[in-house]
Amino acid sequence: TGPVVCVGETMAALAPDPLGPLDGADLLRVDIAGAESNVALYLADHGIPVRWVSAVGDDPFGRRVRARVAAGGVDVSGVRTDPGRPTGLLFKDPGPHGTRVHYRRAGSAASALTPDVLDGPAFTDAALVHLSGITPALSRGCRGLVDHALRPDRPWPVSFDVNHRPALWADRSAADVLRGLADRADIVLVGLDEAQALWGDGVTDAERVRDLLPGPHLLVVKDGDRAATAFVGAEPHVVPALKVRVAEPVGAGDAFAAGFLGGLLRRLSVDRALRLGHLTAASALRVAADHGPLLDGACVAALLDADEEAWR
Ligand code: KDG
Repeated sequence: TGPVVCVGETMAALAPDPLGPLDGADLLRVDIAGAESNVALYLADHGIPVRWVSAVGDDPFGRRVRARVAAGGVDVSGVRTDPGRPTGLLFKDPGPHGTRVHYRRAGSAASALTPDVLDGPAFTDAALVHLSGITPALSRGCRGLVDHALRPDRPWPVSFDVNHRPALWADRSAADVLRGLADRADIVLVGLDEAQALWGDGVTDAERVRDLLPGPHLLVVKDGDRAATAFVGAEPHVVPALKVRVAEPVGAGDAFAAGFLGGLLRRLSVDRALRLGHLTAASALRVAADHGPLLDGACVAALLDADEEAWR
């Protein structure tokens, strides 16, 4: 089978080292940040063939982003270099109440992507196209790209992580756009908290999210460090999350998505795919960067096979 094709912007990320508020930082560590390339990197870690499609500027950050994703075992042959626009930047601002991010990405190379990328050779053998709700917030062209990837006669299945980023657009405009796009995907991942922020206080549990998104064959509602619920049709599968010491949470959602999708592609049951999602998320939670080494393979295998009690 062909690769998973992940499409979306990746930025150079600058984070205080040691972690702490940005306004007091003397040193910034350079890394990369992009939800879809995070998914790609974790899929590669799981041994799934994967390609990342995007655009970067013809600048040092763009070269770094491309090289870093390639070094993770991801096919970057579909990444364009835009000579006229810069690579986007993200600054992490960790504080006592979580990590805030500051973007410098307006007018970036990736924000100039348009639906025509989908006609390129990178998509001809796609086993799955992975998209997120970040992309439609970047520009009209990017929104058109996601819309076109989700057209009814598409030749590929689509997974869509809602990934609402309030810093990019107002909740009100995001709500309708993201619901409309998500409902047309085959597999959707969404956090209960983000569903609530987008679609109202009435969205108190996973069932309410399913009511709002009846379209996807598979819908996963993640309830933070408590549990994730996957609906296959109307049938819910609930798997509790692992208890882990959190170094920095950014990237955990992407890791979860990669573990879950990788599990499905390896033909695990939905319950085990959810477990692999949690285990991969735990790998991201333990490190300050978005992408960290997977938990020890033997430990993952044991936890995948563990009985229900070990997962409570
Ligand atoms: O999911 C993690 C991402 O949010 C981070 O890597 C940056 O893609 C990013 C974004 O647009 O916020």
